[in-house]
Amino acid sequence: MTNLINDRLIRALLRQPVDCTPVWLMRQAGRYLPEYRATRAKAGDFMTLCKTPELACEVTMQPLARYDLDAAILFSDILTIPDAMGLGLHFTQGEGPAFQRPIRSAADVRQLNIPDPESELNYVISAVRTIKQALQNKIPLIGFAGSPWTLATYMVEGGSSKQFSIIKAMLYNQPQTLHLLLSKLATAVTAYLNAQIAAGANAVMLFDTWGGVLTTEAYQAFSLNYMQQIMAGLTRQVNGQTIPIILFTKGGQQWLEITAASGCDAIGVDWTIDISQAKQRVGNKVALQGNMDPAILHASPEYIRQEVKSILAGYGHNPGHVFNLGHGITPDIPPEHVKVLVDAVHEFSQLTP
Ligand code: 1CP
Repeated sequence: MTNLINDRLIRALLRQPVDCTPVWLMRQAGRYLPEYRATRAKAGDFMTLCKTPELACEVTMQPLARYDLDAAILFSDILTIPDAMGLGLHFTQGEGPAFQRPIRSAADVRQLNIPDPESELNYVISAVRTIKQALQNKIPLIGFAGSPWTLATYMVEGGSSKQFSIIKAMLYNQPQTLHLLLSKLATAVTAYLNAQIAAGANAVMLFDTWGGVLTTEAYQAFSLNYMQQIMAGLTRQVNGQTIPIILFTKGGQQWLEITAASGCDAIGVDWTIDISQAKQRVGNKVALQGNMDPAILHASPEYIRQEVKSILAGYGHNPGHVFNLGHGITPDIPPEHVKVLVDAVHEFSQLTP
């Protein structure tokens, strides 16, 4: 039992029965919505938007006014932690994130402080509280953070990357330096997510966007290992309610069995695996979240509906499915198509007994 009016998401993440499949979408607030672009223009830039709790709340609520979504996700970014560690984050229009002071040596790593969520990251925790008030317990709020490995890719590369050559050189030449960085990040992320939970987040998600670029051995040692440390340190019960953990490693389908045994409640899966196979491989160990290719939102409403039907059928009549995309909505998606998707999930999952 939760105090939420609609608790389908929490129930599905804990593999309990639901009246229909819950749905939310990664990047449900974002540039594809004209109202988001207007609020961002009002803020001036993306980080000011993140750092102003009232505006972060406004954009979190925008997709909920349009669509019958079963969850809200905190509007923020995974790079708030490296920003709070003093790396000098800035976003350039159309070019993504960049750091003024990337991490390249053991000395750089030793200098890093672990941010206190209630001071340096207070704007995020305050956004969680503001959003919780606005939601009035109608639907759950998902808090989130980046995985240590994924955060480290941005901190070491100095921004987005395609080859990950600088961080991979560090991984193979100075593994101890990278381990020290990852262990500091694991401590920071644990405190950050616990503060989000204390402020009212009903579930949390770890975004391991770049875990999939690693070898199996490196994934376990440099990514999963630190996510496991975080999960072991999270507050799991608040007022008798379980706080479920979703772990999303993009491109991580080859490691489903080991991630299912890592201590998470649910695994986010991208579209490169058939959901029926993913379900077969994890059995009843964890719930699954996913996994429509976000590019299908470019297709016709009829095509989108068929695809929703097929993913729901692929998962089957079992508890433990949260419908989502396999990655975030891109800025070029027509907002009307998102409505088609959300409504189709509820319609088709209710019809099937
Ligand atoms: O207005 C803009 O131009 C900014 C675009 C934008 C948005 C809308 C960025 C910059 N971040 C966000 C919000 C965001 N980021 C959310 C909000 C909640 C929601 O889903 O609605 C979340 C959960 C994130 C998480 C995030 N940021 C991830 C992990 C998830 C993923 O997409 O894989 C990553 C990798 C980032 C880094 C980042 N921040 C922004 C961009 C464009 C990027 C990606 C850069 C890259 O491709 O390397």
